[in-house]
Amino acid sequence: MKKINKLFAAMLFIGVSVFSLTSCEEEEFFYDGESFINFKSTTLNTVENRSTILSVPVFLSTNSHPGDVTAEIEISGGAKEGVDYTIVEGKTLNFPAGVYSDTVKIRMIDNEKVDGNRDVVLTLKSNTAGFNLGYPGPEHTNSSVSVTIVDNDCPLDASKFTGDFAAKYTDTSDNSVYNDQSTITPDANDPTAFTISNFWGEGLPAKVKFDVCAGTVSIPSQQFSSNFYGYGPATLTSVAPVGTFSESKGKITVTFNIRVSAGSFGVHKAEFTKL
Ligand SMILES: [Ca+2]
Repeated sequence: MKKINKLFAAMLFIGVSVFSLTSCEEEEFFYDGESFINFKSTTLNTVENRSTILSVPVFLSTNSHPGDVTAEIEISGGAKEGVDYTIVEGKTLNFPAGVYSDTVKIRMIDNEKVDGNRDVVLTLKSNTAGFNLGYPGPEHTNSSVSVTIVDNDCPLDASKFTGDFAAKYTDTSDNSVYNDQSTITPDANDPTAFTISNFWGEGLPAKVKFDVCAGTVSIPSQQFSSNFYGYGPATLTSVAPVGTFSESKGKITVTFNIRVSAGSFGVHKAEFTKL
C-alpha cells in the first residue's frame, strides 16, 4: 500500500506540475519521498560487434541533493570483462551538486567465435549518501540492469574447407577455363580465414576470409604478384565480398569473382571443389 501511495503521489505531482506550467501559476511542488538511485532499464540488448560505446543511464532522484554523491557498481554475469567487454567508465558513478544522472559506458569486444549470447549484469552496490539503491521498496527495482551481448558469429566446420581441392579458373572476358589444384589450409589465428595455395599467377597463395553468417567470401588486401607486368609488386585492394561458399554432403565448392584494382587484370572466376 505504501508503494501505491507513493506512485499515486508521484502521478499527482507530475499532473500538478504540468497543470502549473500550462496555467502559468507560480506555485511550486517538491518530491518529498525517499531519495534513490536507479538504472533507467533492467534489461538491454546489444550486439557483440557494436561499433559504438553503449551508454547505460543511471538516475539520482532526491529533493535534497547533498552534492558529490558517488555510487559504486558491482559487475557479474557470464560475460567476462576484458574478453567480452570493457567498462570504459562508470564503475564509480558521480552525481555532483545539481547533477542527477550519470552513465556506465561499455565497449563491446568482437570475436570470431561462435560463443552464444552472454550477459553482463551491473548492480548498484553502494553510495556515499545512503540513498536507496533502486526504487524505494523491498524489491529495490531497477537497482540492476542485465545487458545481453548477442553473438554475431555463425558455426563453421573448417574441416570442410581444409585439404586438396580441384581448382577451375575462368576468365570471364572470353570464358576460357584453366584447371588446376590447390590445397586449402585454415588460418591458425582466425577460424573464418583460409589460405588457398597456388592461387595467383606466380603460384602465390591467396588469403580469403569467410563471413559465415552471410555465406560470403572476401579477399583481404594482399600482394598477388611479385612483379606485375614488370612494374614490381602488385597488391590487391578489393576487399568487398567477392564470392560465396557452401557446405553440402561433404562436397565443397568455393566460388570467387576476382576483381583487382589494376583494371587490366580483368574479372576471373575461381571455383574450388574438394577432392
Ligand atoms: Ca562471437
